[in-house]
Amino acid sequence: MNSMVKRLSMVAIGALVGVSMASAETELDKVMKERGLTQQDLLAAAKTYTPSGGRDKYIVFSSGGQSGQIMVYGVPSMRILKYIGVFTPEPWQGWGYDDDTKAILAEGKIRGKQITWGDTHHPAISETDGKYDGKWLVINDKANPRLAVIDLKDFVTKQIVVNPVFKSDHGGAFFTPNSEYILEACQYGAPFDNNYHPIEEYKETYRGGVTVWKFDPKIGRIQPDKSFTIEMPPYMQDLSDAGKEASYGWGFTNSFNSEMYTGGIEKGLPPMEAGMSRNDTDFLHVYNWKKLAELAKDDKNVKIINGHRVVPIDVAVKNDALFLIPEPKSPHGVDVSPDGKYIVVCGKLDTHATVYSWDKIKKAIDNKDYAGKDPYGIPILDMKKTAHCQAELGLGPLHNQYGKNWKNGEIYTSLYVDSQVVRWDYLKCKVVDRQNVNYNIGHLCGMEGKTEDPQGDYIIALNKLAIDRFNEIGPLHPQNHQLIDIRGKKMQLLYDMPVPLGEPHQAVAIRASKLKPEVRYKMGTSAFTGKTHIGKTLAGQERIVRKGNHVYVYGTMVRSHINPEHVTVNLGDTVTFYLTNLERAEDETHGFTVDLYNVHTSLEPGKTVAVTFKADKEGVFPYYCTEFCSALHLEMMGYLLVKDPNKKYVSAHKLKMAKMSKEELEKEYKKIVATNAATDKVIQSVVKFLKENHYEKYPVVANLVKDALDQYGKIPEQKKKADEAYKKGDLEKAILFENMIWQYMVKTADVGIRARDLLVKKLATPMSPAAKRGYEAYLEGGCNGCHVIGKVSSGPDLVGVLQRHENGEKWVKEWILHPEKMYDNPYIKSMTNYFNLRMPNQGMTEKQVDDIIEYLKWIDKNANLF
Ligand code: RUQ
Ligand code: CUA
Repeated sequence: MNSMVKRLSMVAIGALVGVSMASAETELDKVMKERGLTQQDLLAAAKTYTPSGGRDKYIVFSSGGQSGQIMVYGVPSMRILKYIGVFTPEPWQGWGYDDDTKAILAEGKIRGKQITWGDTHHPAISETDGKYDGKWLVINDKANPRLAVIDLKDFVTKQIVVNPVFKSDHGGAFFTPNSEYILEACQYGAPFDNNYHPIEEYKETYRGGVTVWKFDPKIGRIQPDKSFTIEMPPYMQDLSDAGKEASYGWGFTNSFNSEMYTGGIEKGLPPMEAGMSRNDTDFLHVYNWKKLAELAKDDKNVKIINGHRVVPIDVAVKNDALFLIPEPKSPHGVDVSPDGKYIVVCGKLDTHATVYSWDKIKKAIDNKDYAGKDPYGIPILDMKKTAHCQAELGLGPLHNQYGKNWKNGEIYTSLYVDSQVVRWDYLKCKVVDRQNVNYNIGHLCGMEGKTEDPQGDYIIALNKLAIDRFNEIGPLHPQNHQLIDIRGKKMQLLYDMPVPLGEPHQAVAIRASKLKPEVRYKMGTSAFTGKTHIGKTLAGQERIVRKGNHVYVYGTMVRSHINPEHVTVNLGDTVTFYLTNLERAEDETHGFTVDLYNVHTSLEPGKTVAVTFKADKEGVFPYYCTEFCSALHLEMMGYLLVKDPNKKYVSAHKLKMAKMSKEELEKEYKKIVATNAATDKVIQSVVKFLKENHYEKYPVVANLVKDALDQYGKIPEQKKKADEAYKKGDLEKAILFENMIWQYMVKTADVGIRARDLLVKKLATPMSPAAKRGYEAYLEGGCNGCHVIGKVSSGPDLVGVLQRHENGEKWVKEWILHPEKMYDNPYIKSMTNYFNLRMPNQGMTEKQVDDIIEYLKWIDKNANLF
């Protein structure tokens, strides 16, 4: 009862907005003064604060940087929701500690080498018609050129592919507008093959390029055998973007080393940074991926390198599918406008952003209007003839995002050196507004800001440095994601979010309403194939099977036991645990580990996984559930016993323990039987309440009831066993089975009461504002210290208190205001004696007492629910 009242309290508190304005205001003033907050701060807080149970409008997928993972958080609250294990082990999710996830990580082996870290840079969400469809997410690993695909149905990584020819990659991942392909541009020029080539032969044997990965959006998998790479000069390709609408079918990739400088500081040569930034311009690569994809299907148009199709530069050039355009010194971001008509390029070492016009580029291409050719024979288009305009933005422009009003030129650019976000007009090349950020921003994340449908609302500044923004935690600081409101005329900085996973280069945001994740797996599913797992085991099918020296355990997990509980194997055996979480209830996750064997897995409801290891240590190893999943979670365990078949073990039989007498056993048996009968009564009353109030009309409640009845349904079988044992005089066994019945009852009651509480919430009439205030006063006055609604506890039950006395409201009011005046009243005297407690004067105001009476009326109105 008590817990139910507490839960009801939560609901009421949630609704307690705007309680007595006069007192709230002074409280607010006090807090503002104490914490040194301005009106502006309060406004920012109001724009980001999300009350308990609230939801965010946008979900952000941020690269986890060198952690090799992805971080998921909500906007505007900036609350972290999940880290997704991608390229690196993530113990909570069992990522890299069970067979299934190890197999995914093994897909990321490069030349046979397992790599246990990743340098994730650019996440991308799959698109349909140039808009996010919320189905798939991909991200690249720059250090070990790989891409990973994450399924947004369960937020789990499903595939890792290794780039067969690059030695690093940066300009990926970028979906084409219907997720037909994913573009992944190389970064550091290197030979495509895996052989040694002296650096002096850089121009001849080192190459850059863009890999065009075929993606199947129906199954969410990259198809390596249908993918190809466009060979490019070793110019150090960088960020990329896919054309859309007007420029659909084309891709854009910039580069920062048209000098093809190769350094050699240790030989007295100028360093890389000097050599690579010598020219005033580098090259934007413009390529027709659509045409090249057709060409690549024909063997005569490709070279096969490392088993992968590569379209050589000359083939691309001959087919008018590859061009270069000069772009200002050492550029970084290249971002195509939502209608595909403009391509905005930022020059990190130039104060300008250059806006290219697709119309003009197309015209130059069609007219073969070239300004020249590069050393590899690629036609160069004239920069002046293809540019629309240039805007002077400030120092170190890096990346761009489009605003809701993009048709009128609204765009946002990050300035790394100036630590600013600039709002400007890319049609007129005019700066509109600036917002300082802290500090040194890299990417910026708009809400769907690079799709054909930018939402505006916010920009997140992904800052590399935090410096003085947070509490000191040693020399390595967190990164700083800052939320900026862009809805007003002036941008407003709202929130600093420390990010403890560095360095999160890029993030993408999607409307939460576009995501449709599932809450459970179909029973016995492998999360990685989506198909039935070979180890699927249902209740009653648990078994241990030996095949040679491989022992297969087909096990199940359900609150609160693992079946089987004893597994005995020989030293040197290989052991596979197939485990299925039989739960249907939302969020009833179990975990599993075997002590000392360095294995772990997470079992969300319905999931089956395999955990394999070699039993190479003799001894006794507890295995257990690693999630606190129920009141009996600690009991959710078993033993792996590893014995050496060549050893003789001395029996410990002599160490017999003292035994209970028959009478003692009989007493214990009776006690547990009585406890079970009493518990069953509670269950029956809950069931009655649920039935009378038509729980079946509320799906969430109905699901819980189904779960509870599931547990309850297991009792008869146990009862039969208990009775049989009792008849045979095996009291010890009978007690254990009765005990098991009690376990099932507790589980039934636990879920049943949760169902009832939910139902109460759905059925109770809403509180009036006065009743809400009264409820708050009731709590503030500490009334709940002695009174429990619906139950006699340290004080009388308050249900019906207004009816118990003549002129009840007046009587109760007097009693709360001046209890001492009534201590001599015979009724009060008897109550005081009974409870051995006296009602204290809590110094309530008349107004508060009036409100409390309103609250008591609300209780009476809903009396049937308590
Ligand atoms: S990067 S800070 Cu996208 Cu790797 Cu620009
Ligand atoms: Cu299952 Cu703890």
